[in-house]
Amino acid sequence: MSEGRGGRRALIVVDVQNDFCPGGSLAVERGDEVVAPLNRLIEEFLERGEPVFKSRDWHPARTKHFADYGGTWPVHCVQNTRGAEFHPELLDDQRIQIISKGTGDEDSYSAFDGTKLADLLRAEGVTELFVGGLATDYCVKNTVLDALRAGFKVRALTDAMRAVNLRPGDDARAVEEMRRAGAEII
Ligand code: VGL
Ligand code: ZN
Repeated sequence: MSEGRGGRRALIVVDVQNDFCPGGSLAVERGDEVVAPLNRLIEEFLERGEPVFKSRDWHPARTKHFADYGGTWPVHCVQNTRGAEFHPELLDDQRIQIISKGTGDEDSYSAFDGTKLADLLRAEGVTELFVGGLATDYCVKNTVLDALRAGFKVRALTDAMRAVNLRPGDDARAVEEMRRAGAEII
């Protein structure tokens, strides 16, 4: 099926977890502001019977992803901890499918990296993705770029994402990179 034609749409909610929200160990400034717009979208997609996926950063306690073991980041989103749980106000529903990523030593920023997401989407006849969540400059960006490479049409939801901004302007650069790669920025 060619992209965007006749296929179904899916919503991908990237890593809206406690550790990426204010008070978390890798807090994204105003990260919790993505919850309200994403909840509205989750409801709309579910009402129409369209697939909704939530990805989660799901790290072992020891991984080269963490600064303590040679990586970049403070310890965050360790499997089965409070910090790895989804934000408490993010809508929960049995129809939502959860994609766990980052379970090894790789950085695995993309929700497609080492997961079955692409297969699951294709199996459901999905050709078009709406993507938002945390963080714009890491997991959202890499998920969007991988989705485009995999042939999906992508709409990046700028009101429903926030950035880490290790360097000032990383958010704008990430959005520009997604746009250049073919995402529609909405
Ligand atoms: C993320 C940094 C480290 C993200 C995950 O979800 O954007 N960022 N691990
Ligand atoms: Zn991580």
